[in-house]
Amino acid sequence: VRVLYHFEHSPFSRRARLALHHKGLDAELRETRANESYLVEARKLTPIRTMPVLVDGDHVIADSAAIVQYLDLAYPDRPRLWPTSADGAAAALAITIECDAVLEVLVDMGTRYFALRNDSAWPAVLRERMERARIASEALAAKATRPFLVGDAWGAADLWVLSMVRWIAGFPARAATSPNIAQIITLGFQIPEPLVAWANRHANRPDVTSVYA
Ligand SMILES: N[C@@H](CCC(=O)N[C@@H](CS)C(=O)NCC(=O)O)C(=O)O
Repeated sequence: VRVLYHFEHSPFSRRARLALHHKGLDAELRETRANESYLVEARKLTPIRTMPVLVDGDHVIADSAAIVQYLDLAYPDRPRLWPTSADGAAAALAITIECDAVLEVLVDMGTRYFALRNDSAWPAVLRERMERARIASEALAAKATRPFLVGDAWGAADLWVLSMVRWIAGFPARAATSPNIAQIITLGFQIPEPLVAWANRHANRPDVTSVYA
């Protein structure tokens, strides 16, 4: 049995779904925001209180990066997600960490710590955090010059950048229905245009159309 506990719109959850698709693996999707009982189930399975969480037979794996690593180890004969060479791994890890640097700032400041926005320290903290996100996103944009970001095939680095860009590019359309997104928009982050152009090149991939249907 294979089950993915997820949030429909979360870039972390979409990564896991893109990874499963790349591996050609089916999973029952349990949306934990729509169904409270799924959230309760997921929280019994792991102390990590974020989605996604993958259950694969006897294994429970929380965290999207861990899930992607696990899938390569558990299904080595299926298309790979992580490069096998040290050079490839270093390049892919740099990209995934840079994406996480951007997402962490937006999720933390726009949701987890947003209640502190009237504190006198907020403007300075926000400025510093947003500068980190900006620098990381510009480093990513400088690398988005080839269809596949590392090597000559789709892989982890591509999943990270695509899910990050699609999430951010989707903010305007979701602002009216998601209070969290409305808050994140107030931070004023701008995704560099080369990243949007890069993601658009992959809009018609079968895994992308399936996960973003
Ligand atoms: N490092 C985690 C981050 C996941 C994450 O932050 N997920 C958010 C959804 S965007 C979440 O579950 N938030 C709920 C919470 O923190 O209670 C991963 O890559 O899976």
